Amino acid sequence: MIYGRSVFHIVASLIILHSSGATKKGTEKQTTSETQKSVQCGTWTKHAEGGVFTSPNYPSKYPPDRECIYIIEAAPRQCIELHFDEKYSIEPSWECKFDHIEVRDGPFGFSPIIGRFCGQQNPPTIKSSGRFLWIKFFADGELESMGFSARYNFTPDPDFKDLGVLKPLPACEFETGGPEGIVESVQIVKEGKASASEAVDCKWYIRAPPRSKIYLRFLDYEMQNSNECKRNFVAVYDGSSAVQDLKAKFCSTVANDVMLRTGLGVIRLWADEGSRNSRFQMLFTSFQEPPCEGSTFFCHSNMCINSSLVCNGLQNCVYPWDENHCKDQTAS
Ligand SMILES: [Ca+2]
Ligand SMILES: [Ca+2]
Repeated sequence: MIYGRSVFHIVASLIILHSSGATKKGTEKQTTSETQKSVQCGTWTKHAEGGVFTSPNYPSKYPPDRECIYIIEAAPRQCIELHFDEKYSIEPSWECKFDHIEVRDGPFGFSPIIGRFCGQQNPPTIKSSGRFLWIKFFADGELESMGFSARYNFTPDPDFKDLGVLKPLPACEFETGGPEGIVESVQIVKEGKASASEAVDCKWYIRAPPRSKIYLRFLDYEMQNSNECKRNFVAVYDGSSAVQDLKAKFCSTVANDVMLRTGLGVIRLWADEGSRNSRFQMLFTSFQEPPCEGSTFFCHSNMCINSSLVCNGLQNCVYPWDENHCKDQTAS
């Protein structure tokens, strides 16, 4: 019999995971004590040579009421292999509804599921299709076991195997900030970060002034290999460049404007050697939330922008409030 199985929100040791929407998986008793609590488990791993992670206290019994998230990140054009040690035991249950390991093919809790595992038999070797694996270990409120130990290593992504030995990517980072500005892919060659034929993985760090957030508007966007996200994409991160802060990723024919929740935006362009005609140009505008202070301009869309951006020829608001009625002013 199973009683009082509860689910907790967990903060991993190295990354903050927003594991909202945790729900009771069992069907017997809905005695959910939705206690919020932090437990040190889970990790963010990208050691180049691979590594090992285990359930808490392994090979002793894991504690009850744990949810650990492990995210493994491979370098560009690498995949991940995950091997579980034979010394393995997780409380068995039908469909592994109670204690379990869940593995997903991607960086998120909503990435495609590879499998859910429990019982006495260690899972088979798991291979990712891309650069990330998302692994959750869940233990409910009673009946604990030894847990697991998993070893991961990186292998070349077969999608790129015809390219031979790949050169390391050039370092390519940019820093910018202020009330507004433009970040664009032409900076890569112009500022000598990479030649026009090298694969690039470039990041633009945009820092807004204190208490400000960032609005990003595409002025230009085109991927040379549309819908081939492994070859080229533009990604937007909100707060840091870590994968859990990924806000949007574009690799198709369209890219949408993005409103960030923080004052640190990271734009990332990935383009392989055959995708260096992929390009983007993006306008960033720093804004504060209303009520608008001092001489800031109210955009009518929950944005207060620097008054110097009014009638400057660039649309900084979501709708062009800042550029309306400008002819009157230049005429007078
Ligand atoms: Ca259990
Ligand atoms: Ca403007």
